[in-house]
Amino acid sequence: MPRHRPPSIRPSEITPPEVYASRRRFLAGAAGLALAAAVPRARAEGPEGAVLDYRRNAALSTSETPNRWEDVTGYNNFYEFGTDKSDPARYASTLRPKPWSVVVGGEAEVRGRIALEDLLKPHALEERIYRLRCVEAWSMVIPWVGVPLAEVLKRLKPTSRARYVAFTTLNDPAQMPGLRVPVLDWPYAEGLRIDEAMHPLALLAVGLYGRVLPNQNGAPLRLVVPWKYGFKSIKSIVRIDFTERMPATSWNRAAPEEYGFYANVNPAVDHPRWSQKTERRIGAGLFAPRQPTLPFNGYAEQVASLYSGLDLRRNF
Ligand SMILES: Nc1nc2c(c(=O)[nH]1)N[C@H]1C(S)=C(S)[C@@H](COP(=O)(O)O)O[C@H]1N2
Ligand SMILES: [Mo]
Repeated sequence: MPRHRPPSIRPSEITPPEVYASRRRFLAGAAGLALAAAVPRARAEGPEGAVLDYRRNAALSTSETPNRWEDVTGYNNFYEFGTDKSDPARYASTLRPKPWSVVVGGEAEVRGRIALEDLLKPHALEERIYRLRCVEAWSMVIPWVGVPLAEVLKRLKPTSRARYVAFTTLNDPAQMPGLRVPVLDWPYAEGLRIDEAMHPLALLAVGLYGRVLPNQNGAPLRLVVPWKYGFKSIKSIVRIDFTERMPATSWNRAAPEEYGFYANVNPAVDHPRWSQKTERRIGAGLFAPRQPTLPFNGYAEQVASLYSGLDLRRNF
């Protein structure tokens, strides 16, 4: 029996009046002030926010056309701001992505609170255009800007006991009104096996479309794991813990028969309530044909070897 179903909640039920009243437009200053533009509006006009300095990684990018800025920043899953796809763009302006720090714990030599700038400092930013396949059977193509997760994790010097990496999202109801609604067991938590985390495709993103991450996309720091369902790509990360045991993850805890720890994109394993064989590309138009979902979201050549010997039907 499914124990959990994401309820459909109207924004008016989850958003306190003071949030409605305090919608404001922030613009990134000329000095490069990294204020993400989470702007409640009818239509976005195009990329906005502080411009980043990066180099495109063409080798790791898909040649598919990226979704429009309006789709990428207007159609989101970020339940800390509500369960409607339009809620994050409307309400995430209350998130304060600066200053930001990340607490590192567990099986690593480098532990404790690290300012975001220090965590990222030595690493050059790259742009990578990745497909994002949501477990709800839609997809997008997004030009992320970030640093390889492996480079950051290696500098934290995981011990030989570290077999998994756990990530945790900010848990502040003052900044995230959706936390007052028990849709998930907050804070949002995710994790990877250490070899998955060290794979060169795993990215720690700080931007998209060459700009600093908009709040609704997980400012100032979010994970991007392109071969897994979107819910693995945890947003607004405040903790990184290295563990010996497989960490608990939010969606797996909420509905273990529906969302596994691995969550590798797999058209051969249906979700109990819908098929995973095809997907709808956001922005393609109402009458566009659905497209086939590819094993590992099209990244099988790079990542399938991580799972040799693992029964992907049982370990979904
Ligand atoms: N903290 C947090 N991270 C999250 C989510 C969330 O609700 N909370 N939703 C996930 C899901 S289901 C998806 S599909 C992606 C969506 O990322 P995007 O909105 O940037 O496209 O974020 C993931 N990361
Ligand atoms: Mo998702």
